[in-house]
Amino acid sequence: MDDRRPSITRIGSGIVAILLFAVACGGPQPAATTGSPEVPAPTGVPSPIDGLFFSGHSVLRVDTGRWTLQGQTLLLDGLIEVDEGRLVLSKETSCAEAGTYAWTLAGEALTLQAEEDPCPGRNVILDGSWEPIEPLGGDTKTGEYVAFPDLHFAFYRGEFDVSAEQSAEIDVTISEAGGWFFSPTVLTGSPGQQLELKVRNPKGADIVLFLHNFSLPDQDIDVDIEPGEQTTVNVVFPASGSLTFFCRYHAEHGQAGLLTVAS
Ligand SMILES: [Cu+2]
Repeated sequence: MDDRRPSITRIGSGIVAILLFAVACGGPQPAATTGSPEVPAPTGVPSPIDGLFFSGHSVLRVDTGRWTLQGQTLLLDGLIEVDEGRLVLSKETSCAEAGTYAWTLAGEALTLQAEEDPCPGRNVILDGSWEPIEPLGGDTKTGEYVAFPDLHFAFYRGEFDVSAEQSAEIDVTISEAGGWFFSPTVLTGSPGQQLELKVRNPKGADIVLFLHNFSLPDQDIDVDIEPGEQTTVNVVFPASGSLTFFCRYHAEHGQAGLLTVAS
């Protein structure tokens, strides 16, 4: 099994960390519940830790003076200054105060350790080991965790071009061999295309039976699918870019997928 697969323990601690942070910030989506100051433009200074990292429950992007952390329901975004062995986070949307962390790189793995952070709970989310994660791309391999353009992540199980289709099928499942996923994970369509999508929760060898779900909040879709059952949803591809859908019960395991428009 891919050793980057998040363990139940890591997932559990991640959920606790996110809940702690959410409670500390007064709600599950702190960025939306505060009168947030505007995040200034990136400083444009590259750093030795610029890249995409994965904790097992969140994706962290460091990019030329800006940091963005995407968890299941949590989006943190602010500025970052990186010096040798030490970094400072600031101007984050839900807590603008600066936090100082020690950092080390072992190979490509990033370890963060809070030295001082007045933002409640942020150190609980950031402290620890962050593995590199690849963005979704043409050479993405089945069975990998990938980061989507919106920094949500998924366990990747293939791609299907539906641009010439009026309907398609997708499975939402858990494999005993490893992985919580939608298969195919990525559906590529035309701008504004409507698609009748049959979402199946199949039974069979190598499948762990669970209740699953298909959620696409942008289009008010939120439906459960019992084991062995299927449901049909009507989805619309965006005019450009992509939309993330997910199983509301297992998105933190990577059970998510993408409606994307070929560029
Ligand atoms: Cu699920």
